[in-house]
Amino acid sequence: MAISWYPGHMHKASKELTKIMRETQAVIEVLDARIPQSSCNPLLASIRQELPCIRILNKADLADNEVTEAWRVHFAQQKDSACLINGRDSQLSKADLVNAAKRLVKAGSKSGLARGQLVIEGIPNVGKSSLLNQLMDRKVAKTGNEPAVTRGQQRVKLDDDWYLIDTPGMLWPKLADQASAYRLAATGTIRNTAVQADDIAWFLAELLLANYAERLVQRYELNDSNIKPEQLFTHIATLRGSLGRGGKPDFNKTAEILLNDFRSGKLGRFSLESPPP
Ligand SMILES: Nc1nc2c(ncn2[C@@H]2O[C@H](COP(=O)(O)OP(=O)(O)OP(=O)(O)O)[C@@H](O)[C@H]2O)c(=O)[nH]1
Ligand SMILES: [Mg+2]
Repeated sequence: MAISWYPGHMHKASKELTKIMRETQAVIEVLDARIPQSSCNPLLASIRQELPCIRILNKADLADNEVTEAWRVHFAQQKDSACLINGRDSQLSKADLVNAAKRLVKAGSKSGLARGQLVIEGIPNVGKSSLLNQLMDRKVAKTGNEPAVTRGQQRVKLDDDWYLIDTPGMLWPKLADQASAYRLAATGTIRNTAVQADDIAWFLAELLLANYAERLVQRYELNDSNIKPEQLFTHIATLRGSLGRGGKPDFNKTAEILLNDFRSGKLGRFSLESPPP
């Protein structure tokens, strides 16, 4: 199955983002710590152009700590940028973000002034609006466990010097790298209606069996880690009662179980991509 998802509101969001760049001092790109490469939107680099960038490796509570730290070091070495880690177990504060912005903006400013507007951007469902709420310590933006919850920009006053804008999640028109597209779908970036759950879960099963088989053995009480996706599906279906007609696994229901266990962190912490050596 070829994955492609670029609804009309994302085209509009991209135009609206371009419009506010002239009044923006730094961009905050929220990445998924489990897939920092696949969750990096190539369109955003061309929209942001020379502006400093603070990358946030988000949902770090769902990723492997060591790999996330390696990604942080990798991104921190890039020009005009900073990289911070955020997750349910390592929450950034307003001061952490403001300090990073001040350092970056001051370094690039002729006047030495560091104040203005920061814009949060990133792929759908990566946690942009949740981050805004966390920094403000109150619910100012709507959040939800599905992509395309935020449909318009929202500007809030962060402190006396800084404003912060939340934006709708954006993908790009053609997901040329289909392995990345599958990783985006497995982590919940693409609307369920635009993909087939059993196809995505099959991809995830192959990936987890190859790299994290012991986790699957523990979670699903497998006797053997050396199995194929089909055997894993049959086992999960028997264990969790998602059998269909003739006692065969209901592939859709079983796929949902595997995807939910993975996305919610019930299977443990996973990093699906490592930085280049
Ligand atoms: N485990 C975990 N879940 C998170 C974290 N941050 C956000 N979430 C969850 O991710 C889901 C999406 O969060 P949102 O803040 O709505 O994501 P968004 O990037 O604003 O999404 P769009 O507006 O659709 O682009 C919600 O269910 C959040 O609870 C995190 O650090 N860890
Ligand atoms: Mg949002």
